[in-house]
Amino acid sequence: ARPTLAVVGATGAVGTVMLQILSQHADIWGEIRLVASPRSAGRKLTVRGEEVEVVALDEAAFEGVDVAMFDVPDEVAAEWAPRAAAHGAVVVDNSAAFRMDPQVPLVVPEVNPHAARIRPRGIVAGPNCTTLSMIVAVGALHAEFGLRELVVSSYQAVSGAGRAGVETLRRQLSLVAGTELGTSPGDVRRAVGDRTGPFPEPVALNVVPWAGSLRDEGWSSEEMKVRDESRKILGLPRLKVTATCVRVPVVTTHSLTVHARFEGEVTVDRTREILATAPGVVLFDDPEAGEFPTPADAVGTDPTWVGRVRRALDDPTALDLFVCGDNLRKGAALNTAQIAELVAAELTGA
Ligand code: 2RA
Repeated sequence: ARPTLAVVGATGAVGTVMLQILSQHADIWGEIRLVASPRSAGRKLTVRGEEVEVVALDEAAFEGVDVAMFDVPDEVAAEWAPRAAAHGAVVVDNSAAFRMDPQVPLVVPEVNPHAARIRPRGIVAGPNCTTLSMIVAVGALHAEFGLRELVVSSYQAVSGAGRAGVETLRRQLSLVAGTELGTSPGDVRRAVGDRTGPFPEPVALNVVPWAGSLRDEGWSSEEMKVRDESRKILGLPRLKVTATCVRVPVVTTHSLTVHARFEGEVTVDRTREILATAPGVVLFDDPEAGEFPTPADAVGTDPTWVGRVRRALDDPTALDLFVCGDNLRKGAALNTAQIAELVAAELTGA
């Protein structure tokens, strides 16, 4: 029989993209059960061209479920993922609740698919969208060159902060559009008002060097996630990683600059070959023609787009790249769907 899938968090920003992806991918599932908070129960959403009524998150929602995808806040996943696993479902969780649990594999199917098979808690985690936006390309280069160090800066879209992030950017843009603002200190802040949440500063006509919450010694949670998750996915527990995470006025698609240092000398020609053939990566890099990826073009697509491929001028073992990835697709829903499809193939012996 075809496996039963539960989509937990079906009404959220990532859940919406998940339903599109499930409707576009090969139809391997039997029942698809849509699960959300009790206040969304009873709503009807479309998946695979059919209307499905959303059921409330409770124990009964997991009866007979083979695979449960979770796209919910960390605290909801922390409580409900183990309960779903206790009902016999394999949980694919996109929250941060279990990513660093040594008993939970952290999986990117293009990089470490084998890890999904060993899941003592019945839970498989997917990484944060910022890590995901670069790790497929970095993983392909690591497989050939051997990674020693990563220095990255992110340019993160507001939808990484959920629907509230998108609403804040749109509201602020409507207040600054057609004005002369952005020419004197504080003029944008006065125009958009104090309600800048979920961001600490105005994001329209601005960049905000902050994402996540404060951790030790001035680092943000987002920056720590990039470091910890990259190490775990690549199986390099002592990899040197430095990240600076920045929010930019883009709706969807995270970008990063990546400075990657390897075990020996690298060449741009071989790097381009690797990136041009790596699954899940598109090389789009023709500086003479002015061609490189931007979030406005990468949004809504599946791959990790890579451009601006250069060898570091002062270090023949290092590369500099610019990458873009849709934070709601590969950065969240698509990676979760890909893991769930791996698990389904394993369960059905396909
Ligand atoms: C963000 N990476 O962009 C976060 C969401 N998980 O805010």
